[in-house]
Amino acid sequence: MKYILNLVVTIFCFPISESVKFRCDYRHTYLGWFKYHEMPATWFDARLLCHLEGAILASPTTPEMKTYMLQSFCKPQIFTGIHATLTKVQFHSVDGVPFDLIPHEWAPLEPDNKNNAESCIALHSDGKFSDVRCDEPRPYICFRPHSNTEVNICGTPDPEYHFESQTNKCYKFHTKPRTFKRANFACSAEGGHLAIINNEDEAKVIRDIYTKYPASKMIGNFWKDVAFVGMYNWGESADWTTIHGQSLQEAGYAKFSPGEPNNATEGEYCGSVYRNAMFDDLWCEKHFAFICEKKPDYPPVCDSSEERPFHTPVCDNDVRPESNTDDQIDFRSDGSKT
Ligand SMILES: [Ca+2]
Ligand SMILES: [Ca+2]
Ligand SMILES: [Ca+2]
Repeated sequence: MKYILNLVVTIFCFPISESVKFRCDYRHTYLGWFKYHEMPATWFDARLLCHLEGAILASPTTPEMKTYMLQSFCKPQIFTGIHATLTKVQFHSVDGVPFDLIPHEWAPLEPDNKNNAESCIALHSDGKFSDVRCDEPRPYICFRPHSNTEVNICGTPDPEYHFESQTNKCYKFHTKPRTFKRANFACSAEGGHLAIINNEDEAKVIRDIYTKYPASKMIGNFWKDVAFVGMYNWGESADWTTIHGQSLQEAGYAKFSPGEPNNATEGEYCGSVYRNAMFDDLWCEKHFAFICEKKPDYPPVCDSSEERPFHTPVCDNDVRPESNTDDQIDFRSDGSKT
């Protein structure tokens, strides 16, 4: 029965001919695109990382979503996108589905809101739920619903990445300020890295990008004539390298602004660039705009119509529930039964 339903959904909602591209590290199914993140993260980081990858933190909002999610992991629990971090009492998924509309069965003795500090929902490998702390890291799954948004020349659906022919790279100026570490986190999740200036052409690209972002375009109380880029001095003021480990000379561009780096007050260990593309050392823990750089072909993008091998993880101690064969979701992108 489920198989027939799958086919109906596939045929009428997502004709095979209408292929869509997205990152190859996501698996395409008839429900959408999925990626299991084995590296545990806090719920907040998991939500943000999925968001930056162009997806949302997956929630078992339907039996089909739940079945797919259960077949994707071996660990005892993963985070779901169901939370009450804002309201404290009213749980809902990150895409707005109220908890009472989500089919669920609690694990024994749950929910208990232990220490009045459990505002996130974990999915157990047996399909049951528990309320858990959001700041205790767990694996999670990102999910991108079907969408007609195509990836652009930069290999991402994010329209803020722009291709620059002088360097054959893509750049995004983030006007939402972050600390240096969080800026790295954001660029990395988007498939790039904090921009590394490799030559005068790239310095010009940076100057040109800046002109599109006058201070008036940035909201918030922070210094708007400087942005983090990908260099760091490892706490040793004389030892500046790119975040990929090259000296600035090796990287091809080492122009500090006159008087910099000055480590103005102790802690200016992180690299930034002024509007004129000259470097400044800056406080890592303060929030500034930042510039990401990305190769157009990384991460690679795949077509939803492509057949790609996918292996359901084989768990050492298979603690997953005995599932009815009819409930098995196929993993083939065309919706056919495997
Ligand atoms: Ca609990
Ligand atoms: Ca570069
Ligand atoms: Ca400085």
